[in-house]
This record gives sequence, structure tokens and C-alpha cells, in this order.
Amino acid sequence: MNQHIETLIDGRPFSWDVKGEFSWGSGGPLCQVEQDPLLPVLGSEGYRVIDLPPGTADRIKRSARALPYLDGLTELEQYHAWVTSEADHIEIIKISRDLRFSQLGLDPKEFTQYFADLVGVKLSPILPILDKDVVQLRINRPGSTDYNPPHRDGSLPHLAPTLNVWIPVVGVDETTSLPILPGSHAIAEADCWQTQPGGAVLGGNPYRVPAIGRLRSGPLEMVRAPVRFGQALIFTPYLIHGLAFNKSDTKTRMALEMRFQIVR
Ligand SMILES: O=C(O)CCC(=O)C(=O)O
Ligand SMILES: [Fe+2]
Repeated sequence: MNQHIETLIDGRPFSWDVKGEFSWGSGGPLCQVEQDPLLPVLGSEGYRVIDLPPGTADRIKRSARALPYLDGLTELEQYHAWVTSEADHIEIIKISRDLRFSQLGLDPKEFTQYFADLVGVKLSPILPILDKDVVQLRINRPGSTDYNPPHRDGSLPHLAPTLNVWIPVVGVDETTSLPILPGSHAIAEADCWQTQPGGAVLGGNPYRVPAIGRLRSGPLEMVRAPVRFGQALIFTPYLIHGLAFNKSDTKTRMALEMRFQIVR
């Protein structure tokens, strides 16, 4: 069923259309708020913005520019003017959403150690259910539906015991950054009006994560994460995030998503 959903981003109305069957979830929060190993560092808002070591963001940007399927694109921010058709874009994002650290020439050990030290929890780049590391380059063209619905990665079992890391590559500012709902990891499932896994289609693309349309208390009131080039947003996989509509007229936004398994 087609749904037209009203949301607030930074206090301004933003409405979006999604195809899916929505219903109220059941039970309490997925996040074990009292025992969660990440929350002592992420705090009651469930996220933090941290500085990357000097030079790291530039190195990541060079790695993205060197990806074979982006060959010939000199300014990553101009991707939308460079990609010639929707079909080509779809081929590109099929690859960019399922990368390994090695394809980017990045050392998984270096990043795992850096974030493990930050949160004080043992991490691994390998997600056991998938038996591999997964890094995603999110490419989000101006004014497009290249955004995913509001969701929690932790709604999917293989992404639940992880730390989410979101790293600006190009074009991240107050018009393009990732909207989040601070503190939303503590919201009960019963208070989220959502689809089943795999049950949401947005802009013609199916999404594996359940989409969250609204809360019992009212519309989602999201804020763009205050993270910029040179920094990273680290967050609990139970934090509601998504709907990163690119409001700029001129810049494609790219961000690199890393996930680390919590080792117990
Ligand atoms: O970059 C985006 O728009 C989505 C990011 C996301 O869903 C994630 O980092 O888990
Ligand atoms: Fe996500």
C-alpha cells in the first residue's frame, strides 16, 4: 500500500512516499539499554561525533575516487552530472553498497582498532552471519530519492550486535547530512509504526530493514547529524536514522558506512 508520510527534519516538514504494509510493532526496545556495551560511551542520545586521525578522511576520499566503476570521475561531488543514466546509477550502487575494505585499499585492522579503542569494546570487521566485512559507499544525488527510509540497522539480526560508523566523503553539510533521532534506541517496538523486514519500497528500491513511519507519540522529529568531513558519526545500531534527502542543488553527497561486530 502506498503511504504518504509526514516527518520533521531539523524542525521543517519533510514528506516522503513509501510502498509497504505498516503496523505497530510489539514489545519493548530492541536495545537492552541497561546492559548495552556501547551506551557507556555513546550516552543517552545513542551517538557521538568524533574526529578521525589527521589525514584519514583524505585517504578515504582518495580510495573512493580510485574505485574502478568511478573511473573518469574527478570531482566526486559532481557524480550526478557524470553518471549518464539511471540504469548506470543502479549498476554502480549495486557494487558500492557491498564493498570490502580490501577493495578500497583500506586496512580493516587499523579502523577496527581505532573504533574499538574509542568505545572500549572489542570489535571485529567480520560480520559472522555474512562471514565477511561490509563497507558501503552511499551515493546520494541532489534532489533525488537516493535515501533510505527511517530505520534501525539493529532490526536485522546480522546487524544487531554491531557499532555503526558513518564517515563523510564528499558533500556532507547541513543540507545533506544523515538525519538521526537522538535517543531513539530506547523507544519500544510497540511504539514504532513500521514495516516487516524487506517490506518497504522507496523510490523504486526495496529495502531490507523495516521502515519506521511514525511513533506512537507522533511524527518522527529527526535532526541532521552535525558531522563533517574529517569526522565520523558513531552510533548504536538501534538508533533510528535515514531519510537523508539531499537538499543541495549542486552536490552529490557520498558517505562511507563501516560496521563492526561486537565481540563478546
Ligand atoms: O547514508 C545514508 O543515507 C544511510 C546510512 C545508513 O543507513 C547507515 O549508515 O546505516
Ligand atoms: Fe542504516
